[in-house]
Amino acid sequence: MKKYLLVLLLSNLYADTIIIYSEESAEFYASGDGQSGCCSPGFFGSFNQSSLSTRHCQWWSQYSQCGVSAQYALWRFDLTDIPENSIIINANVLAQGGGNWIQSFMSISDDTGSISIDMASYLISGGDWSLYGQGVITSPVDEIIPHEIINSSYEGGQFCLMFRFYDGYITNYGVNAPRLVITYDLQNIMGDINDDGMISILDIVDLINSILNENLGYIEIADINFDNKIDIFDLIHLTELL
Ligand SMILES: [Ca+2]
Ligand SMILES: [Ca+2]
Repeated sequence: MKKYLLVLLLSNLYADTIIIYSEESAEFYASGDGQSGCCSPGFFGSFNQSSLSTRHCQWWSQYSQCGVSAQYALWRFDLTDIPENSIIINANVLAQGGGNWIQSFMSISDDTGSISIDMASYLISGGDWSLYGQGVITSPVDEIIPHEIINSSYEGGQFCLMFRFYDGYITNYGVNAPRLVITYDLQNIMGDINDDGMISILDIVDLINSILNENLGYIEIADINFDNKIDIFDLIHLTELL
């Protein structure tokens, strides 16, 4: 029990938060004749602009005319700055903007690669997870990303996001631009004495120091052969892990 509490305490101590801004963003809009030219997006524009606008389509079938053509906005975020062997504790999407946000839509996916028609079409159809409805999304946005999606995005290295409002925009520059706030913990790896998520020469140096300097005490993660002592045999094992 005591040991369990200590591990819990340590894992809280080492939890870290990273804020990730988008790697690429764009508007995805409909253009052309007829209902599909009004309501089915097929073109990209406004890449990485300081504000991205979105609106829902209004097709007047009785006149065969387009009142307002559809426009979505999407982003992709590079997750490769999150250290290897992390356990993601929580992740949120933050964003803000203005205009008319009634009947808002938001979707996310773990797609990889640059912004593409496939990526955007998948997000329009709901992606891996979506929100839609009257008043469900308001500015400032602060939505929790479901665990399985942030985990698969972390594995694949990228997270994608889409918004569509009735007629509104998202601020896309500076600290208020769309961003992911991710809290993670580095997994305890046997021999990772400096707790940086990997085994390296730095851990060897730390282990030699603690062997030479006995008053540093017992370090569980350095006791690689599990004999409750930190000594030359752990050093031999650690060298093998390099
Ligand atoms: Ca290390
Ligand atoms: Ca040992």
